[in-house]
Amino acid sequence: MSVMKKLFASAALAATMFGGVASAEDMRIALVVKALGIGFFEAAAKGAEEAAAELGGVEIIYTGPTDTTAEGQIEVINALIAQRVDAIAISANDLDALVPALQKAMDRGITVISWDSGVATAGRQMHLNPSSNSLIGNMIIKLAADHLPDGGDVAVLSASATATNQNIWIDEMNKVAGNYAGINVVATVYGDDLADKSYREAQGLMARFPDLKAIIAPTTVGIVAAAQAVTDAGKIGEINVTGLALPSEMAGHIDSGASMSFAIWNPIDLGYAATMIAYNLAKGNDVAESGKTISMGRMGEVLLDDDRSGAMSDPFVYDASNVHDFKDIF
Ligand code: RAM
Repeated sequence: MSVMKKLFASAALAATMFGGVASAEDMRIALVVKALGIGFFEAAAKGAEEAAAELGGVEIIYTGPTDTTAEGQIEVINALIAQRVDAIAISANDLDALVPALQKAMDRGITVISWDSGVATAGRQMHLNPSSNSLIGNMIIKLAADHLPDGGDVAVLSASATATNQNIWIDEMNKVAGNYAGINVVATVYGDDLADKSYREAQGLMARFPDLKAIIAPTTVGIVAAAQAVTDAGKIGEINVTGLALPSEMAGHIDSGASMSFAIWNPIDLGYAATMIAYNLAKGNDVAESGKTISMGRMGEVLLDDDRSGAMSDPFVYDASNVHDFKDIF
């Protein structure tokens, strides 16, 4: 080997050994959640880390505000722009309020996608829904109706009033509510994905509607709080709590009978898929255009519709027959 070649070889070796951290190969992907401290998002972060390990050279920055507000997320986005991250994958607290901050990020060359809870089309390259919105909307009311053969009053305990995902699911639910004879949706209240506020809102529903037969909470935080409120009120067997939940957080309430069943998609897969999409867009491996597909690694491909959104997979129903098989997973 010539001296030049030897020098070149050792320089290349040194670059691989020591250059890793700052090299152009590296990518920082920020997973921005509605708020910190929510089990659903912590499970999604596990999936993001799994994707990063599979890809190599990817750092995940898991971040979000302390409460589910757009203001808090705008601060987080501005900090990420200052840090010059390569990609932002956000579950949004508001459809429109984040658009200017996210446009600024895109203007600086940052890849921006939303997942779980969407941003308006002007503020992101694409949006990943966990599943079909109409399917989820129908599923949450069907879960309640399945246990109410004689019908009855049901109420919705949602997350924040501006949460894009819950608002769409509730709209979709209301569109098909007429198909469930005798089921009356009497109110929708908001617990902001805070345990204590959700608990008080559930208590308020029980006080306002003495004949209430079910609480539908399409939020993993709200459903646990509602199940606890029903338990504490001595109303197990009278009011069924259902909606969207993590098996790990609801197994005890299935055992007690406070909840007969609930649904969810795999949140680990969702964080994994969002990370894969952000990576493939940032790398230029795929483009976010209507009619095109983007690779989600082991989760397959997502097809983008006219709004450049697509769905990951179908939700799954959990009850006493299977909740214990999943409670240690998510
Ligand atoms: C909470 C959040 C999240 C939603 C789940 C079902 O964790 O509101 O956005 O997808 O519930």
